[in-house]
Amino acid sequence: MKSSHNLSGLILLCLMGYIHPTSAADKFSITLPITARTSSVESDSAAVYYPSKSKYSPIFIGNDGSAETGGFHVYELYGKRSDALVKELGAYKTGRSKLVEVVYGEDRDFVVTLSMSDGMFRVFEVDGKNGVRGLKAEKLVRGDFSAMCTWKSKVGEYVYVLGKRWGYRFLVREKKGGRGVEVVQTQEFGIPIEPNSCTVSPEGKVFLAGDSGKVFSFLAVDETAAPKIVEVGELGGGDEVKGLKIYHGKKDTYLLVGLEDGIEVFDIKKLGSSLGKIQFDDEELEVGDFAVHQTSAKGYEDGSIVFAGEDGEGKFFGVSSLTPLFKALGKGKLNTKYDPRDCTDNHARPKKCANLSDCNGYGYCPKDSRDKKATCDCFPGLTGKTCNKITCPSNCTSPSHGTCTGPNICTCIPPFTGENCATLAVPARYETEESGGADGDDPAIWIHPTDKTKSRIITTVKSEVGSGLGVYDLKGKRTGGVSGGEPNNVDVLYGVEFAGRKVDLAVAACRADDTICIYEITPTGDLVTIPGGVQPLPPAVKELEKKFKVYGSCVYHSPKTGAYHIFVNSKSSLYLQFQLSATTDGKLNTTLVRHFYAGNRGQVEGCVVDDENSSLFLGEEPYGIWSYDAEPDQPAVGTLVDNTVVDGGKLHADVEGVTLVYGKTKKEGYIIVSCQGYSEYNIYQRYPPHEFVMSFSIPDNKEKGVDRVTNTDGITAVGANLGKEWPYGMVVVHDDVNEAAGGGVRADATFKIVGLGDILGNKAVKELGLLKGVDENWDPRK
Ligand SMILES: *[C@@H]1O[C@H](CO)[C@@H](O)[C@H](O)[C@H]1NC(C)=O
Ligand SMILES: *[C@@H]1O[C@H](CO)[C@@H](O)[C@H](O)[C@H]1NC(C)=O
Ligand SMILES: *[C@@H]1O[C@H](CO)[C@@H](O)[C@H](O)[C@H]1NC(C)=O
Ligand SMILES: CC(=O)N[C@H]1CO[C@H](CO)[C@@H](O)[C@@H]1O
Repeated sequence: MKSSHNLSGLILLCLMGYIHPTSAADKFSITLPITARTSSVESDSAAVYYPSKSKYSPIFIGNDGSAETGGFHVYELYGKRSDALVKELGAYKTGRSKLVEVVYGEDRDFVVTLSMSDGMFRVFEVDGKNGVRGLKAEKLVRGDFSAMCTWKSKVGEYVYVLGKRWGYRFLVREKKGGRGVEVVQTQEFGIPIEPNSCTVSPEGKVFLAGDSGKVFSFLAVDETAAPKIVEVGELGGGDEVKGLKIYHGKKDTYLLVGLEDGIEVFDIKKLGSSLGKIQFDDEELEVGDFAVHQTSAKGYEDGSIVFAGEDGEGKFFGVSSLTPLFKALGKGKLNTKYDPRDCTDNHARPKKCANLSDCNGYGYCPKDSRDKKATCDCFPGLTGKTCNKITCPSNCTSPSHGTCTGPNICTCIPPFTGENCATLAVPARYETEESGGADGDDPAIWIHPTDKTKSRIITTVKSEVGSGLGVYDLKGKRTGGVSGGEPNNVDVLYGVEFAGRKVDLAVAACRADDTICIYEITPTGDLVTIPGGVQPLPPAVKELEKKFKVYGSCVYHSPKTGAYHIFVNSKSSLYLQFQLSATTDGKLNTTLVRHFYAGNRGQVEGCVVDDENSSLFLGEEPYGIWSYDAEPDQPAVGTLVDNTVVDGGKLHADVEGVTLVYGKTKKEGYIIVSCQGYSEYNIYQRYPPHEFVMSFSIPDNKEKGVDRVTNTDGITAVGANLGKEWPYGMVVVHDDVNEAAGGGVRADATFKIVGLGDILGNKAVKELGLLKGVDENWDPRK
């Protein structure tokens, strides 16, 4: 029994931490002074540019995530004095963006960015003498992306663009014959997370991490097959990883893992335990993504770190010297000779394969091209032995909807549009007047009891500035509203018995004070406060989830019990179901009647209830749409309605707003879902098994000067006849970027108003007979 005794002793020692390679005491903990900071900017990520000649100063490029000034800014990395404020050299309004990176090309260097507003990946030239100038290439990238990193392989300069469980790899390169720059997709693949950041080691290992604190990695191999992604470890210690970067030491490589309160430093060969932590001398600071500059400069002899930060004064970029880090790590670890133009590539394919026409530049050469059976490994959208033939998804639904004119590039015949010309483009008829805030979300339509043309659109503004509910007529003219609360989603309950009368209510979850916020809708469509209109969450909720914060919401009027319900969820996917009642002293009151975690526990927000069928439909942003029985005494068992494309469905992340149009019978009607990254909407049959009907998007209406919908979020629809102009009701959607007629972007958001008849009754889809499925006499009070 001796050995077993020894073993248990060993286990005990392990548990007590005696034989850990490094104990907490060995770790360094340093605080970097912030030596310079920019003025206020919506910062998320930064990239540093090393000019090719040392006589030029390094610059840094920081994103700008704001709606109005969005794009990126270019700054001098080091001022004349080391403590000087960072000097801005230029601003590029390419649209709200989280992502910027630098690509070192063979002869020229580039700054790349991805706009969330129009989904365009843009390439600008950069050099030490002139800084950033000249747009060189653009490529439309559909999807929702949150991390970008670059790597120099022998084949070319790769840019990884990663987002909601999906990733792309592009080559940024000179076109043949010196005809400018092109962006070529070389790989697309699913990823297990939605990363906040990624970085690539000198050996070509891509690291990515996000919310959960877990870090994943895969190899940047020259092939088109999806990479094998493995979990490296929970380097964030359970906290969200905000940034990942590499420090290229002389011999060692360091992985820097950015958390909200600082940066953990790991030796890449020993990821089991961090060497120490970097913090900044600003106690309020929350660090976002960051970049490292390794070469020496006056006042920054050991290089510097540039970070996106937020403190009491708002968001900005800050710069700190790395000298304290190398005091802790040892001067010997310092590498101020690092040059990002150097490349060490262990996974290279032969660059040329003459027998296969070098794959025409659109594929990877096989290891041995002399083998008679050898064929090229073609980039997405190309095929054939030598990658000389283009292909497109569904062949662009050819010939009626479009033709394939490039690798995965469809040229569509209007009104069709989208990736494979299967999406119907239907312009909005109107937009609401500006809301007074930059961020709207999920709207609702209130139907007037007697004159449906006097129905109202109720919108939400969730940004701190201008927050509240706006009320508009059916042409988008503002008629009223209430301010405050930062509501995300608004819905309408009709005919609630209250203090001896029947009232209509506008119901939302207000994030400003973490309450359910309720207003009465007067018979003329004005919003007024109502006793009990602010419902704090009961203490029981904090017992379910300590950090519960209200997010999405929707309402349900039970046909079985007549009860009125409100569903409220947190980002964690915990749904709370409340029953609404009135107290004897004339106040609204809510009782928690059920709670459950929805879907796969990914982030959820939009929901809608089919009252007639007692079905709750909710969107899990990265996964799809689920339905649940809405009755509180029923088990909460989710049924998947559709998945995102990553999982074989027809949706695209983020799955955001969900709305419903009733039919004349239970077997008719539609569910409409908004897909944020694609700015498209999917229509499904309301009746199970919820067959996919079609998708649509909302382009510019040049005639009326109503701009297109981009980065769409919340949505609402009714099928009821709302007067001559709206015989089949309308769809109202959130629009992220309110593009001004003369170019540029307006600071305040608007909502777009589309005729449901223009979509379902469109000439181009007439043969589907979709209008039959709408009940234009639908009356929510019946
Ligand atoms: C092409 O293939 C043939 C044999 O199939 C081989 O003899 C020749 O060397 C190859 N040429 C090149 C340039 O690889
Ligand atoms: C794709 O459509 C074109 C016409 O637009 C047609 O010529 C071609 O044969 C089609 N390709 C396939 C693979 O069906
Ligand atoms: C409001 O509802 C809660 C939860 O059901 C209940 O405990 C409370 O007594 C109600 N308030 C009044 C005044 O009826
Ligand atoms: C809760 C409920 O009534 N669900 C029904 C919705 O409609 C389908 C199809 O008729 C039924 O199978 C469900 O039971």
